[in-house]
Amino acid sequence: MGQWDVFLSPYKQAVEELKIKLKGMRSQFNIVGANSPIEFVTGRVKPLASIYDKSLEKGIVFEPSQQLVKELQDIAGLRIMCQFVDDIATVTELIRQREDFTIVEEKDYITHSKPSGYRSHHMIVEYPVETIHGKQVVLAEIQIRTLAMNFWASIEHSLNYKYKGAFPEEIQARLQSAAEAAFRLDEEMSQIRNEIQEAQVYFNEVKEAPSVKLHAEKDKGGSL
Ligand code: 0O2
Ligand code: 0O2
Repeated sequence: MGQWDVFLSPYKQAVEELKIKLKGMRSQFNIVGANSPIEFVTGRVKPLASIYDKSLEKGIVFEPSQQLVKELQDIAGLRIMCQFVDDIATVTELIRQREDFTIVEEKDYITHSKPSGYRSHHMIVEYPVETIHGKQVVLAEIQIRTLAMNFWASIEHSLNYKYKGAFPEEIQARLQSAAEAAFRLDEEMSQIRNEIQEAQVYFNEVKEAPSVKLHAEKDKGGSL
């Protein structure tokens, strides 16, 4: 086994375990018949080529080391996709309450989007992996975002690859404006959801009212 395989092995385990745990949250909402704030979960171990690029960017020697462990906080990466912006806060709170890992940092790129237009909520966690050599704590990054934020980030990420990070100004401006459009779409969808929920409450109240009257009539022995 190469030295990178050995180095990345606890990260692989962390990603697999965290994927199961986060998907578990989704299933638990479904089991009780509640709307899940989690649409889907993905996970990956950072490919070696990306570890190489990031090491270069940060001026770290490209070799398994404690410095790499400390400075590359997203070697293990999990992504949680939500339908609505409000769901992000719900999921974030659920994650804060968990006792199987420790949150060491949070970055709110939802209220403070990045200059590129990028939005997501990031949580860096310390996750304990049980190995045959004992417990090994690894860092993992959990990104929580809406489907619209994910759509934008995936496309921007592919374009970034094509332009090697140096976007022509015009493309950069269009991407920023597309990010704002995606955010407006998120806000509009949240409003539509709120209106549907209010309508459902109203509809249920209206449905309830005659049935109450109906029972009262029955109790009095009234005919129907
Ligand atoms: P289910 O029952 O559909 O949730 P892995 O779990 O290892 O196979 P990984 O590494 O988590 O896969 O990432 P991958 O393969 O990109 O996708 C993870 C899960 O997210 C898969 O479901 C995909 O079907 C789901 N997924 C990916 N893109 C979308 C999307 O745009 N919309 C929705 N709703 N789901 C998506 P699972 O885990 O195989 O099972
Ligand atoms: P990949 O391919 O997803 O692994 P860091 O650079 O990590 O030391 P920083 O900049 O504070 O420090 O990290 P940040 O920005 O909190 O998180 C980095 C990750 O967030 C990125 O990982 C992306 O996944 C995502 N991200 C951040 N900014 C952008 C952006 O402008 N566009 C897109 N599409 N994604 C972004 P990697 O390693 O860059 O990429």
